[in-house]
Amino acid sequence: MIDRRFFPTFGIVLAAVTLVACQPSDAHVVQVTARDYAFQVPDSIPSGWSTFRMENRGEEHHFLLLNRLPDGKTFQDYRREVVAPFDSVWHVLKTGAADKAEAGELLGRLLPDWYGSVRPMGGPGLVAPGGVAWATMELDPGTYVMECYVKTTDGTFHTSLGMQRPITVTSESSGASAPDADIEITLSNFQIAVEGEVTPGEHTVAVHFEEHPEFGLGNDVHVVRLEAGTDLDEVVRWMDWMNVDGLRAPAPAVFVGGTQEMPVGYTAYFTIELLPGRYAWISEVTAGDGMVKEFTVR
Ligand SMILES: [Cu+2]
Repeated sequence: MIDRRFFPTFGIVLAAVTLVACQPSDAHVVQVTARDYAFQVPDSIPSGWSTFRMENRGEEHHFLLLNRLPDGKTFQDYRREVVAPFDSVWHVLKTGAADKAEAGELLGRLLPDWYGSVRPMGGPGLVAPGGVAWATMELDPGTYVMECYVKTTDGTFHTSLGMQRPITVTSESSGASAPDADIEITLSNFQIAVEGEVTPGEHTVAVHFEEHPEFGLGNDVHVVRLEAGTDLDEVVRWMDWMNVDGLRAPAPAVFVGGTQEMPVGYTAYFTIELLPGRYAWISEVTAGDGMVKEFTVR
């Protein structure tokens, strides 16, 4: 079974969104620097609530997906048994040797059974060069892999170039609590339901994962700024890594953060700064299934 995540993204520049997120006073902030193509981050962090503050100092868009490995599996197992199948499948898609359905079947055959037990545990969403993305999740102890599978201009996954590394979540607790949110989003198949007012300024968004598709990637949510010339349909197509130009640099618009998938029943938080203008909430692979919602900040 193909459960969740595959790969990649790209870049363009816009105004740097540097925020001082309204985190609780006891927040445990994990500083992450994303470059082309590596994450600079501590090797281990405490369990419980952690807020990832990811600064993009690269020239392409990046995100950070945290995957929890099943007990007994290592980062080396993941690189050897999971990354290789994705690279193979991407190759057949890129060369036109298979369509998306065939590629999905092939991926299902190539991935190890234990891949079905890898759990996506959130992380900062797509963010443009110069931007900062914030995401807060509650994490259990374990071995995790962080990765960004945006693609370079020549179509190589950032994961293949070094944007993939292990991180240990220890049994020591961060002692932090969940942030307060002023916007609530519920993700289901296939709808982004939003409650709260999108006014100019800083907002913390709670994202409730209510439902995921049975196959493929789950539902997540990113925030994209729409300029006068932005074609939202092009952005939707770009969100699917299985499309030849999907997640490939340069991005067709400027992303300002969001959160990666978590299992059903979990809540992730992210903080963004909104300026007057047009935006959209948008999912990665399920954008084309209706997971996109435009909004205007006045
Ligand atoms: Cu990246």
